[in-house]
Amino acid sequence: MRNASLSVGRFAAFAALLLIASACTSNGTSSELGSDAAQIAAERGLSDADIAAALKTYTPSGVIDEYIMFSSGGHGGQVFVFGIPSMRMLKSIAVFTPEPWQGWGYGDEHHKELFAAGAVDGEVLTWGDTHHPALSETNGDYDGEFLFINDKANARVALIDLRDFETKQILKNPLSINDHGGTFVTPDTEWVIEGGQYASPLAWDYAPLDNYSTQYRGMITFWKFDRAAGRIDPEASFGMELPPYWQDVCDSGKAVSKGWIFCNSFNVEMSTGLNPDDLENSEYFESGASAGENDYLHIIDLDAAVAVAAAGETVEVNGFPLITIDTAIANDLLYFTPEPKSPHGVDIAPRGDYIVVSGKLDPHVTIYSFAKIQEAIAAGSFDTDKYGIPLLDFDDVVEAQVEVGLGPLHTQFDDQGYAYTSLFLDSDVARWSLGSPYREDGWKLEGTVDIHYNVGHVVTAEGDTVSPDGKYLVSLNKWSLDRFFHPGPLYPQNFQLVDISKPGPDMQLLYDMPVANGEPHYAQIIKADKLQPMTVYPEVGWDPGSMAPKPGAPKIGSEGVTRNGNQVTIDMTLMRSHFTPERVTVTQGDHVTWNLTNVETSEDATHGFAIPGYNINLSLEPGETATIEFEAKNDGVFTYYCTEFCSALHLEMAGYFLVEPN
Ligand code: CUK
Ligand code: CUA
Repeated sequence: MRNASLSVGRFAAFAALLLIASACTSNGTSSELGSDAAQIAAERGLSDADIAAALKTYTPSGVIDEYIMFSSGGHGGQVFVFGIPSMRMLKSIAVFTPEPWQGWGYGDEHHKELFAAGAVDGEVLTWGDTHHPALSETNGDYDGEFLFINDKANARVALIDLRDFETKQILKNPLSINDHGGTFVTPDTEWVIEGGQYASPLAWDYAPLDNYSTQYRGMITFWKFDRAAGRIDPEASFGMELPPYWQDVCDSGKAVSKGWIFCNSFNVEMSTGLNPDDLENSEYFESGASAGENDYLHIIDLDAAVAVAAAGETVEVNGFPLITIDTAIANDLLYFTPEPKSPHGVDIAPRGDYIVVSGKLDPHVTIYSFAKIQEAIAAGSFDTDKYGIPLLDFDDVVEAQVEVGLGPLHTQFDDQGYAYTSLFLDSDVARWSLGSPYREDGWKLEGTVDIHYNVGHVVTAEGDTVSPDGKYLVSLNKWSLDRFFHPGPLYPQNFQLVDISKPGPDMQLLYDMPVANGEPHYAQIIKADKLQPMTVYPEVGWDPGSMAPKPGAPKIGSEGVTRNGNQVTIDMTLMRSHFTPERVTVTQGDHVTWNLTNVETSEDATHGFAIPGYNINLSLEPGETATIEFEAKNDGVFTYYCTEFCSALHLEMAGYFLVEPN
């Protein structure tokens, strides 16, 4: 336990901090504020560092954060939105998993279409494992328009429109059953990258594990983004076949390396796991997939691959164009170079000149030079891997290695020429300096900061763009152990905010934020003023699916119930504090089409619509229209009501759905 009283020295430093703080405020005198605050700090046992951290993160009511962080939600299947530096959670954007507050996936026909597009052989999936969010970019900088996210479990990609923070598209990868190296975007978001993970037969097919080297494959998919349409265009997209090496994280080149893609791999050994019929000659993946000293960094010439795909030099797999390994070799699209033991993260430096790779079982980060890679490719004459893919010599392409600590995973950058690498085993974040042209005294460790505990990704403000801001780092920690009250044996994750503004070895841990609804992996932090979300939908009767007014959407005066045989159509409006109509009568077995419009135009005037017993639940934001369709299977009296406490007479916002027995 901490000492509950401040020492004299601490008190002096604390008083100085308060003077600085109070100089910025017009309320009260500094001596009044100082003595009150000093007493609070003493009573709570706060150290100088605690007080400084509080002053750096405290965000008064009504003040908006400088940065917004989009974090993956892991196997919660969603995307989380936080303010930085307050670490306040603003939203969990529903993506792959139904979410009742947003009425996501509880009857809305548009949501049914989205989920259907993400199905595997007709099986509609209701969860995902989101790992890598990617904000859309223009000239290598976040532009605040769109966000992409992958589902590792089922190899899917989703698109979120940042005008309303809603998911607009879900795509199932036609090649692979799972993915990991996605989503990453090219500097102008022409392409959204989705790399594979665990090799399997392409097209979700079957093949025995005995045929691993011939029938199991890795892949990378290049999804074409049509910014004007606000959608990925699957018709203009293609994939590339890769050896079954378990591709891992990828990143897109930028600036000088624009047009190139880099991915790690971690099972060049082609281990197929412990075989119950042959325990003597097989081993667990954990040893089998890390038996060798090296895996292969994949280096892909995307611009050349686009030309090859456009020329039709592809085969069709599951109806999707695929560049085969042989075609990739023949057209100089794909190269490998060794990377040290069990690599995980690959991150491109802001100028696009260096590629930073971390090996989970190697205490170094390895920095490859893009210029040296180009020279090695131009020089020709390569060794090849088992599949005939050119293998660049490690010594020809490496610029530097920096010893950073144990279990390095992922790297981000700042505006001072520093890089930050997560150290999973050491439970540290390492700051190290990039070499020329970033810093003259580069390629050395500067310092570390303790985190709690076992960090996966780190993220700095705009830290993977061509112009990182630095300033803040968030450590996305896997274990929280002793940090919080533990709510049963499933512990929250722990996001820790770190101040990285001061150069040199020191970084200050500022704040712990438990994350209690998923296990985030990657995150991105964007300046808040780059985002321009809507406050209300632009017109009453707005369809968030098409982001346009929907013809025929219910309006005031057009409400009613119409019947055609056993087809019943209800047109309903919602406003404070009633539904129109308030009574709807159908017969058991009728097919019901229910159109609803929230006709409100005021900010935050959301209404909900829930029908008990039918698993129907919508959230209608101001102006929004939606349609639900269902069979009135069960007779009874179903009391529909508004789920958002929208007014003093919100409880009266209700109605009767009467299903007469057939
Ligand atoms: S991964 Cu989880 S900590 Cu999916 Cu980017 Cu490394
Ligand atoms: Cu509308 Cu409560």
